[in-house]
Amino acid sequence: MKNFKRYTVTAALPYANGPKHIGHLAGAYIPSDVYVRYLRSAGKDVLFVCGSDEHGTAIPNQALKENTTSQAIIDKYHKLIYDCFKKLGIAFDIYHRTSEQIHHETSQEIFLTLYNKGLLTEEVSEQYYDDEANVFLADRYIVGTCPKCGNPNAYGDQCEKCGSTLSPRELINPKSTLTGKAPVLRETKHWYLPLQNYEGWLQEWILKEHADDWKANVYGQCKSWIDAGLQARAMTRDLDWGIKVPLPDAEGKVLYVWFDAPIGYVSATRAFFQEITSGKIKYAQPQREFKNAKADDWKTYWQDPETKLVHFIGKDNIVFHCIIFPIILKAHGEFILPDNVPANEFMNLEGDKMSTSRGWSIEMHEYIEDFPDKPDVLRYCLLANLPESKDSEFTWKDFQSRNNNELVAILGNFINRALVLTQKYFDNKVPARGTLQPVDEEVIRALKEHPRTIAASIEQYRFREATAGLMDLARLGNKYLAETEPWKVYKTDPARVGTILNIALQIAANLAIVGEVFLPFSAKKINAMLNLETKGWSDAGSDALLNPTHPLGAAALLFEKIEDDVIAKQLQKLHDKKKSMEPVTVDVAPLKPEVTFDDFSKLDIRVGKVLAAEKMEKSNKLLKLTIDTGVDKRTVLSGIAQHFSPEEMIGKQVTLIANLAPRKMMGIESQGMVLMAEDADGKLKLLQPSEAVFPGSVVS
Ligand code: B3M
Ligand code: ZN
Repeated sequence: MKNFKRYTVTAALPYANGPKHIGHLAGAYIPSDVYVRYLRSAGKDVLFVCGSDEHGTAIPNQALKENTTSQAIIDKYHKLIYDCFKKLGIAFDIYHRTSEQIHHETSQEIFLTLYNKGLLTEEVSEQYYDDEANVFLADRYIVGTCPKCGNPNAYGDQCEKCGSTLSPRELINPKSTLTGKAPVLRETKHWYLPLQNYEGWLQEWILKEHADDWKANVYGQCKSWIDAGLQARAMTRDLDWGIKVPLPDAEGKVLYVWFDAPIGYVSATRAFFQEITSGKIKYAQPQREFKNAKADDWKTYWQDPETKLVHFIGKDNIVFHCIIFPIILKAHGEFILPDNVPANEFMNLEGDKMSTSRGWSIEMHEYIEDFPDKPDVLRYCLLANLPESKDSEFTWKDFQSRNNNELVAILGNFINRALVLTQKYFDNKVPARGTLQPVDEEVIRALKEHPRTIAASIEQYRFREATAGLMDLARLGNKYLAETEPWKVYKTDPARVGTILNIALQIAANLAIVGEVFLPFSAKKINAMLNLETKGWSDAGSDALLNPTHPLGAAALLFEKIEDDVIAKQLQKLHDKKKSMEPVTVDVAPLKPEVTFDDFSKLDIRVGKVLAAEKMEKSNKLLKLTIDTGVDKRTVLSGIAQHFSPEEMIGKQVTLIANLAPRKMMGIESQGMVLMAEDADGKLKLLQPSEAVFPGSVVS
């Protein structure tokens, strides 16, 4: 294996088009964070970059849904997502944005380099165009009937009813969502990256060179893409949201989002060194010292062959990170290639696919709201269930049992026992060690071994195994205390107890070092309890981290039990959310037979104002209203008593039929009818003009 001087670690840039859920965390962010924390702890030169992906049709689509602008969408979700990452302890050196100028420039530069080298091909093709709105229509802006299932509201890229992937040309009766008009086909020119030209190289680079070190799921996907034969792929789009294509004849065209997004890693690195060297910090949060940094240092992290580049992503991004982006980097000529792309599969939730749009998800911000003091419990539970080689599952029951049976009962319990016993017998100071017995020597040997195996797992991207290693280290401590029983020995041999607790506390100090990588918040607490500065991985395995007489801090509980009702509430919440997002189907009353305009004009419909309202004796349905109709003041009985109180009605504008033949009800004559709309749930709503009008205004 090659020895690298430094590491550039990237985590997929989340689309800033909505909140991100815990499946995303399990896919890319938690594993990358553990990897980087380990490297930092081991004193490696590592840079960890991420940021918001703010281009592509996903953004304007969401703006359409939320009835706002694309800019408002990216501002809102960039902040939401970044805040969550921070609160969950994902320690990026920079969390950048692809809407930044420096990213636009970097992407355009790289595009132009390929263009000037003659590595892009131009092609004219026909695409749907809305000739009323004067724009080419992105797939999502075309709806029509799904050719597979007949759903009349399928999109140009996908039918959400049957799940089929579609292309706009397959839709029956396509319509533009912008104007409702049928789109027309129009010729448009685009720039393509001929992926097929790189097939031979990919066979060499991935299929041969990385046959052994890339994960089977990643390698397998790459192999099937390459074996199926690659095609030219358009690197530009007709869209008004994105990075302008830097060519004279490219009006109205932007770079394809998958061209610019991975370049976002490079721009983020550039921004990082620009910010930390100029002191103008906007996005950078350096997590270690970057000594003698220069603005140009981004190049070493992207162009020096002694830099190890690792991309952490979810499986849906494999082709972009293993085939398309590497081709761009290779074609450009000055960049290094990823050494590994340890993509994860998906994490399901309670037996079903996780999905924000279907409401079957735990969004990061939802978790943080409900469990603000438990970032590490989520981290642990995700780590223990990472979908490393196949899809995995998150359940609230498992969350509870991992917390109660592992974090509380093993890790928390061990730390607590070591601390509390020292408090009790040795005035909260680390006791000295006497002669070692075989059981002590055995545990010290095991203690040395653990960090080594954990490190080996991390270096091979086996984070589940590494996390199990952390818990095993805590188990080792528990087992040691259970075997040596210091609470029994103290009466007869306090010095022996000193030896035992000294060793137990060394294990606790090791748990802080190793734990920092997985459970940073808890590791900090352990350090506070031990009154110890954070140590690095090079100290891990040592049985001399705490000197005799070293005063300890105050013991506190690391984790707390999660009760059944908390879990039941989360399950209920999940089901409620899903329900609330199911499309409501309403039985709409059928159309009545046609009437002539003359029939309609016979009705005198006008706006009146309610002057007085009272309940009718012996009726729980009727309200007696006095209405100013502009021409008179009259009594109208209305069956709205269960929907409105008399007080509520006074002063309201209402629409009424003023020439309806009078009708007597319960001894009182009603001179007209107030119009109401009945909602799907049977609730009545008043029909009112959008702004107040004079009583008597005619409705026509
Ligand atoms: N924004 C897709 C995703 O969130 C995309 C990743 C970009 S990584 C350069 O799945
Ligand atoms: Zn369909």
